[in-house]
Amino acid sequence: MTTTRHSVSFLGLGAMGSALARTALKAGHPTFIWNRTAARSAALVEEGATAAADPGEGLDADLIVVCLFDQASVHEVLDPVADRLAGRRLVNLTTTSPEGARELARWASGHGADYLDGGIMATPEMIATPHSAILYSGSAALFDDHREFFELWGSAEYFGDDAGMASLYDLALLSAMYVMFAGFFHGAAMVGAAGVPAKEFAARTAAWLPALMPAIAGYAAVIDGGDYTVPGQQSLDFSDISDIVNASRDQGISTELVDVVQRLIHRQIDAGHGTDGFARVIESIKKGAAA
Ligand code: FVH
Repeated sequence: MTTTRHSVSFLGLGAMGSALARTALKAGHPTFIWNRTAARSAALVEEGATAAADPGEGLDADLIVVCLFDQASVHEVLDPVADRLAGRRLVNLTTTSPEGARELARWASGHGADYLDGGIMATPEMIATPHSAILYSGSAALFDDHREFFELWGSAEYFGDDAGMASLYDLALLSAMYVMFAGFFHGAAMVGAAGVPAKEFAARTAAWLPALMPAIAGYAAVIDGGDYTVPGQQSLDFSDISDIVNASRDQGISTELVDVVQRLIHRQIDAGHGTDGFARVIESIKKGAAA
């Protein structure tokens, strides 16, 4: 499909929308652009894009790519032109919740449009580099027909026809990222209280964390197997992080972050699972505060 250089319309030219549109333009696709603040279109127009006066103007394009601030702004932009969406192909790369993506898919389908949702695992600077990945879910036909085009932006992976799945994976991966970075901030604060620059601690952390990554697959095997008693695992009793909590307090820094981890560990120990493996912490998370 993409060998025919199909036309693409971009609604939303923030940092990310501009990077996506510029990639399409560079690859030779007729590119229509619209942004609420019209001045943001100027650079892309100079590069060859066609600016639309309103969101409805580019809707005849083969593909409509939406990259706005949030779910509400998607409705704000598309609701007024909803009656022109029948038969159109809509790719929404705006970050929403999984339920938000499903609501938009139902809304688009109600107006006769094909809908694909995407979760962007990249910053604008990473778009069209080997480090960029976008996760998709929703219309399989739309994904299959335009896969080659999507791969201009980065790797493209499809997670099924439930439009919320791309968002769910996106947010789950981001949760791993935020908690990991927060862990780094905590460690940097601990040694920072002793006068160690964050830069020095960062170099050590960046060298140490990759060595631990293989453990993730091991934890996953235990979780999927459902048997936390498999020999060879680090036990929950051994994983008690009182020393970390106490050292943090002694350094005069907040213990909030490590308190949470300690609570999750102890919920399982207190329920009599202290000799089980560390991966059992996921049971505290899966079952919420009641576990
Ligand atoms: N930037 C990033 O690193 C992340 C990477 C992961 C995915 N996110 C998501 O991508 C969506 C867009 O992000 P962005 O970086 O382009 O964001 P901004 O530069 O802030 O641009 C926002 C655009 O949305 C327009 N907009 C906002 N509200 C409305 C509205 N009510 N009606 C119409 N347009 C609206 C805004 O227009 P303007 O302010 O220029 O007039 C921008 O075009 C986002 O979901 C990230 O979570 C990016």
